[in-house]
Amino acid sequence: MNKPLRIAVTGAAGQICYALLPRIAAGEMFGPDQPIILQLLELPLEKPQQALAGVAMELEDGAYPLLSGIVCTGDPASAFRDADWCLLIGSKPRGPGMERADLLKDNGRIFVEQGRIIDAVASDACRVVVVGNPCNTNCMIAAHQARRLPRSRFTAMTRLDQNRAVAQIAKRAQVSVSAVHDLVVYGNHSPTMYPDFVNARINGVPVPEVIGDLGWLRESFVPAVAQRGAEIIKARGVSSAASAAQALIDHVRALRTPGAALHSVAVESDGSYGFAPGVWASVPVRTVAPGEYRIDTRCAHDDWARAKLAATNAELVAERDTVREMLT
Ligand code: NAX
Repeated sequence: MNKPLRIAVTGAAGQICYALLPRIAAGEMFGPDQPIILQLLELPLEKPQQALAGVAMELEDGAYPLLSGIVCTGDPASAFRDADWCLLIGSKPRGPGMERADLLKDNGRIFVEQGRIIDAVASDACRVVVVGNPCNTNCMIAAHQARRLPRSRFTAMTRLDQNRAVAQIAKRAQVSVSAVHDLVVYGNHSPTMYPDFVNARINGVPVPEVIGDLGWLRESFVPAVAQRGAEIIKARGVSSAASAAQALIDHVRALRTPGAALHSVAVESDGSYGFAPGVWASVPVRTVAPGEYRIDTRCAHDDWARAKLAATNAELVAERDTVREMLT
């Protein structure tokens, strides 16, 4: 048996984690031969800690052979100590009447603290994934605290947007989702994102050729992907959880598995595709070694797509300007 990996997870009593943690314990994220220790962080308050204790009891009751240990804590240093992966899911939700700038700053403070502590106590091999919104900018803030860990270790999750886009295209083309390849989402995890149907393929044929309806792709598909989260909130009364858990499993597995497939990950921009250097923008990446990736710069975009990329970049730049004092 391999040595257990330590997986730190924040927001552990929240609804995404309720869908996610049993699946990590069952081996779906790190594989069937990889024991794990879950280091679960919640706010250091009575109610979330009590809820977390309940989650831990259920994990115990799952009797998962790969689950070698569970740590429940309200102390970030205990949660992140020696962690090989830090899954940062907990964040402060937007309250009634709260301005977006306040949301960015309130969350920014959480990610300044967590970034610093991760850099101080996590394992040398640590990888960090930010899910808590606004995830691109939260990730940028956390990465800026790192002195020991390279910034390339900090990624934010846009895989849910990719999965939503793949599902919509497969449904329209009446094919299996596994027939859809290279569908990458660009930019911010927000309604400005751009799901690039032009470079995507169905069984090797460009999506626009198979679908044969550019109007539908531009005017229906792109907004439908961008608004899918809001649709789910309208229907369920709460935000996506099961699909977010699946997307995080896909995100981590894709980053751990070298292969030819393109996947969507928000990483530090190197200027590719016109994103401002230094913002965390979702771009096509290829995993080149376990946990190591390269931005793929070979996708071509027409003027219509370039306008979409510029709009989502402008939003990321505005977010960065709002939290500039947190980028040390
Ligand atoms: P919940 O409100 O159910 O759970 C969040 C949990 O985080 C709560 O239990 C809270 O006590 C905890 N928490 C808050 N601040 C914390 C801190 N500083 N340290 C540790 N724990 C803390 O939200 P849930 O539905 O689980 O969603 C979590 C986050 O994911 C939200 O920010 C949400 O917006 C974001 N999402 C991001 C997605 C993405 O694609 N990147 C999609 C799904 C989701 O909307």
